Amino acid sequence: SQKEHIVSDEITREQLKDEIIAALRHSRGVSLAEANNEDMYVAVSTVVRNLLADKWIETREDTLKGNTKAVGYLSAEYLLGTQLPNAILNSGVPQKVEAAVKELGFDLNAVEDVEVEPGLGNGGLGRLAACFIDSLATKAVPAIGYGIRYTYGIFRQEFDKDGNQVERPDYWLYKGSPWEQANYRREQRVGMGGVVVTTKDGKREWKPAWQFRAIPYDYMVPGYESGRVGTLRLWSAKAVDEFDLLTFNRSQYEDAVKGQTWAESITKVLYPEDSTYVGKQLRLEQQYFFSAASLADAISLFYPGEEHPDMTTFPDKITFQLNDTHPVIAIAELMRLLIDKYGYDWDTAFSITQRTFNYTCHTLLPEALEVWDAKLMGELLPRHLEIIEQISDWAAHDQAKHGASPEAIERMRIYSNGRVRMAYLATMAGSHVNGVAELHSQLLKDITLKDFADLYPSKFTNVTNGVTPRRFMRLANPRLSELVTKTLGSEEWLNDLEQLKGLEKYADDPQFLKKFAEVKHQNKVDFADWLKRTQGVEIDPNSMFDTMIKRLHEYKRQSMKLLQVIALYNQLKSGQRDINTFQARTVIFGAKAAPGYAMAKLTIRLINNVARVVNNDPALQGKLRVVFIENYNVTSAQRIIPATDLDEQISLAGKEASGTSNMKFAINGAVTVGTLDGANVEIRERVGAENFFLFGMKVEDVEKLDGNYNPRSYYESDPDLKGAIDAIASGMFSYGDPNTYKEFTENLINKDPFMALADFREYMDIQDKIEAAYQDKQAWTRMGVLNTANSGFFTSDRSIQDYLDRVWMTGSLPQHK
Ligand code: 26Y
Repeated sequence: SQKEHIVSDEITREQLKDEIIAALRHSRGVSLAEANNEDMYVAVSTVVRNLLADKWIETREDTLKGNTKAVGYLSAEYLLGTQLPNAILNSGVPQKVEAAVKELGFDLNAVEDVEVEPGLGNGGLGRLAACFIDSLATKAVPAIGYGIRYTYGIFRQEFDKDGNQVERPDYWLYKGSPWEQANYRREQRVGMGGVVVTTKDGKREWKPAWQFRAIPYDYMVPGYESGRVGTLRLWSAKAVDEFDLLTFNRSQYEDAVKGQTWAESITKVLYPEDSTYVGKQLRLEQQYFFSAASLADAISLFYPGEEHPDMTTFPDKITFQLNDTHPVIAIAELMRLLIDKYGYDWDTAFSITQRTFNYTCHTLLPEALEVWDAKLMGELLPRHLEIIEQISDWAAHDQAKHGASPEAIERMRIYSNGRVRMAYLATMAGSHVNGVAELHSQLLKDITLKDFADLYPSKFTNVTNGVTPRRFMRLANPRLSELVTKTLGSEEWLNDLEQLKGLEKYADDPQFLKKFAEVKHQNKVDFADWLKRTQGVEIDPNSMFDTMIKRLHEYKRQSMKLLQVIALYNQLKSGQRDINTFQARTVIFGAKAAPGYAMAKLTIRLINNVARVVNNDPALQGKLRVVFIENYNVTSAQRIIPATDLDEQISLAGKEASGTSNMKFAINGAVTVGTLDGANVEIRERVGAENFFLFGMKVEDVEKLDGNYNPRSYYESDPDLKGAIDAIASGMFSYGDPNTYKEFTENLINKDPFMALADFREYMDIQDKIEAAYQDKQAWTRMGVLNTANSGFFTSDRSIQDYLDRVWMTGSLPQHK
């Protein structure tokens, strides 16, 4: 037949149709006539994967040739979003695929809707990792993303009849995934538990009590227009023996499968906590499991078949980026391999290790820094604890050599008082430490890691986060993408986002503004339709869409937004604000709360009940609506962001390390109301202060207030604030029960750890300015245009370039088209 080997770019529409029909028959066992959307989803995915296969293999070969140092991105989370639309976009022949599917009688959107997104992450950190591997492939950087293939991803959120969050297991693999490939050729063994013994020749040797199989599942990471396809390698745990034969022969089947069940529990579920560290043994097992498997994989990739590899060249072959502290145990694992397995002396081993690792910190909250109980670690990883103890001593020595005081050395201890501080370990045993936005990196140096920064200033750097414009502009917002492409005359902006700057000169062109506004309006109509279809909620596309989407956390201050909504409601009800001149608003929330975070869950309940009361009050004539998107995830983010007018980034200054949705909103032409926190600072600098609604305390103001903060005084002196809190306390949102939200209101009045009450008045006032600004539609659209035009900096392609220049000191492969 003619289709022995089809090169993707040359494939015709007719050939694609044949391939899809063949995939339906071969991998689904159905004819075209029998096929439903689900069959079609698998068939199209299979064909698109096939189109990418040659580039994938070639990229891997070029990566292993070793002429360009590779990047190993170690991350416990990848919040990927759906794969098919992105794979089609990067297949080289997106129009042909679209046409082929259509001509076979299917609606591609409906086919794409079948896909369940792999929710293998919690929030920003996991989504950042997904954006980074996209940019690595697009920039043709030889790279492997390493992580965990959780059987259950982040829970599916439902709301019960009282508005409470209910967590349902996310069995995303229920119907399998056409995107993954188990790669048994590269399986590894990982040990845990046991003891350390001294051998005859005086060496330390770890005798693990158990072994696990680590099975890699490989995902293609297609680059945009780079001709390159990178690899995401996610590890899954399996028992070494499928079952214990001896036990089985005694017909004790349950005992026989116990070991298997236990082994597989390691990668069974993603921990849904973010920002609050919980020292669970299983979490350490997960961390070690994927770190050890990834290191072993990299060594066997770069030194195939070598029993005594020259590991002094390892840091020239691959550099490992530690995505927060979760994979930091890899440092001790590499030391163990170098010393115990390959026989290097401590100094050589440490020098190799230090040159191999770099660490990114994503937080400023002390409660998010991982500190392991040494006893727990010693039971699970006895040899690693020994090594960490040695590194800790070495570090103290080195710090003294650099002139640190005994007190400072004490504060910097990696291992003391039975605790192991992973951020300190990463800082001392790697080359670079970076924060994720200018302000955050500065605060790391001034506060969180101050002692270290004072001693080793050149270690510290900043890499401001970024987001992939392919997913968050081209796929999420095809209308705006088309307008941009038409206006700029080419699609080059998609991998050179600074070209958006070319839109600036149209900011005063009424024709362009009209088109830009029309795009936004159509996106709002689409979103309203989607909301109606999926949640049965009706909203008015002519109202202002005011959006706050992010994990539910007190520091992010969803509660402050809610107080503002309630205050508005009170004013409209009392007539203090005229309903006839009021700018209609739809306030959109999307947020998951960690299942064990009581205050966050109570806030979710309250949002739902404020929505219930406000939306059902006829006095408001539908002019104020509150909607809470159930199960907010990457897929829904892609629908909400392009439809948003006003983006809420209102964390307490000094708490949000960066934020990344703020970047997605700016690129998509929403205007931000925000504090001077995280990347908001840089967004405002670039889009211009006049196109950004700034309010609230600065970091210095927060520091000044800290220690003698009295939230009650704000409550007592501001009638709007008091009215809002009293409304909650009165039972207005709990069918008259004054107790339901007692902890919420009491916490705000008496503690308010993130100072929402202190910023409330300024927040109310800026919202009035926003309302006034929105009245002038053309001026508002102009602000949106200037946000889009000036946010090119926030592409993750630029972040990756910064990592290449400042941290990894490596480059790209030739781009193969
Ligand atoms: C240790 C465990 C409890 C833990 C698990 C997940 C701790 C933290 C996390 C996740 C943190 C996270 O998502 N941080 C966010 O990283 C983004 C990407 O850098 C930042 O934009 C965002 O400000 C930060 O909160």
